[in-house]
Amino acid sequence: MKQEIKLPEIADNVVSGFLARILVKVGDVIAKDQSLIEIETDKAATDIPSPIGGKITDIKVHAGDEVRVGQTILVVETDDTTPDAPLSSPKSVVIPAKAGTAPLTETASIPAKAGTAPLTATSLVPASPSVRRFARELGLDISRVKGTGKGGRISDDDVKAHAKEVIQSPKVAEFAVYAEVPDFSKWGPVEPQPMSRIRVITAESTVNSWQTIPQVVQFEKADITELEKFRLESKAAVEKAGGKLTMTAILLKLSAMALKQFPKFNASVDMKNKQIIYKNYINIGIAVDTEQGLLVPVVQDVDKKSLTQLSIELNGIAERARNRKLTSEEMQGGNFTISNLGGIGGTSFTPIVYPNQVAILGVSKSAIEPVYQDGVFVPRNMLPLSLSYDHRLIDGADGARFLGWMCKVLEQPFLTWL
Ligand code: CAO
Repeated sequence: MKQEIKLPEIADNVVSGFLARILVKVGDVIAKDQSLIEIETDKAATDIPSPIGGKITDIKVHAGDEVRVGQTILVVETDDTTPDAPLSSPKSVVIPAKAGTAPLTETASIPAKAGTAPLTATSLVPASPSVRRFARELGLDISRVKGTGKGGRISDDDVKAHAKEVIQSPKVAEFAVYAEVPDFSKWGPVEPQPMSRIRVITAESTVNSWQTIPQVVQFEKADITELEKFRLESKAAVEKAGGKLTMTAILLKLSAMALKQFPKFNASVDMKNKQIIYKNYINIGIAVDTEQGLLVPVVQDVDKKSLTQLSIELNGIAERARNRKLTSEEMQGGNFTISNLGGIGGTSFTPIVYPNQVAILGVSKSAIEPVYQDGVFVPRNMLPLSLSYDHRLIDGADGARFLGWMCKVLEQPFLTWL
C-alpha cells in the first residue's frame, strides 16, 4: 500500500523549516529510520528519518522549499498493511552561533554548470547533517571533501583537512569571502527569507565568474529588416512542424556558425595547466526566465540541426525549464550562451560570462530606427547585441570581428553561402 510521509514536529514552537537537502530519490528502496530530508530552522539542522521502510514513488517537495509541519514530504509503497505508520522523531543538530564568521565560498572550484539544478550531487554525499552544516558554515562544497570513513563517509576531521588544503592552495585569492550584513531592522521592519537552491547556485556562479573572468563587453546593432520579413514568412511552416520561429532560434543557428568561424569562442581557459581547450562540438546554453529564477538549459550539437529542428528543441527546453522538468544532463556541457531579453525589453545590457565558457551573447529589444543610407534616413529594424567575453583568451579585436561577422550575416544571411 502507498503511505504518505509528513513532516513531523521538529521542535517546540517550530511550525516550518527550510528544506536544505533531499537525501533520497524516486525509486529508492529505503529502510525504516533512513534519513529522507535535511531541514534547517533558525535553531537546528534536522535529519528527518523515515518511519517505515519501502519504495519511494513520489517526492512532493523541492530543495529550497519552506516545508510546514504536517505537510506531505513523499509517498512510499510499502508491504506494511498497518495504516499511518507513526512518525519517527527527527535527529537534530544545534547550529552554532554565526557571530563574526565570514565563510569562504568555494566558488572557484564549482564545476562547470551550464544551468542551475534544484538538486545537486551533494545530496548523495555520505555525511551527517552536522558535518554538512559544518562544511556549509565554512563555505565549502561537501561533494569535494574526501571522506576517510567507512564507505567514504565524511567526518568533521575530513572537512577540516579539506579546509586546510583550500586555505593553503595558491587559488585562495579566487575564493569569495562574504561579510556579515548589518542589522537592517535598526532602520525599519525586515523580512529575512532563505534563498532557494536556484538562487544560491546563480549567486555562487555569478560571483565565480565576476571574480575569475576579466570581462569586456562589445556592443553592435544588426539590421534585421530583411531577416524579420523572412521570419514572419516562415513562421507558419515552422509552427506546422511543432516549433516557434523566434529570434532566439535564429540566433542559436547563427551563433553555431559564428563559433565554427571563430573557434576561440568555442573554447575554455584552463589556467591551472596553462592551456586553451578547443572543443570540436557546439553546444549552446539558452538563458530562460522562469518563476523559480534563471535557468540555462543547453542545446546540444547546434551546428548539426536545421533551423526548424532548433525552433522545436528551443520551445521544448524553455517549456521544461519553466515547468521544472529539465534533466541535469540538459543543463550541462554548454560552450557559449545566448541571453535574449528582447521579449521583455531594454536597449542594451551586459551579460556575465558563464564559468568555464569564454563568451555570452546578450540580445535586447529590436526597434525601427532611422538609419542614414545613401544620403537619406530610412526606417530599419535594428537589433541591439552585446557580446561579453573573457579577455584572458579573447582580445578586443577578436570580439569586434566576431560580433561584426554576426551582424553582417543577420543583415544578409545569404553571405554564409559564399
Ligand atoms: N526583440 C524584439 N522582440 C523579441 C526579441 C527581440 N530581441 N526576442 C523575442 N522577441 C519577441 C518574440 O518575437 C515574441 O513575439 P511574438 O509573440 O509576437 O512572436 C515575444 O518577444 C516573446 O518571445 P519568446 O520569449 O516567446 O521567445 P524567444 O524564443 O524569443 O525567447 C527565451 C525564448 C527562453 C529566450 C525567453 O522566453 C526568455 O526566457 N528570455 C529571458 C532570458 C533572460 O532572463 N536573460 C537574462 C539572463 S541573465 O544574463
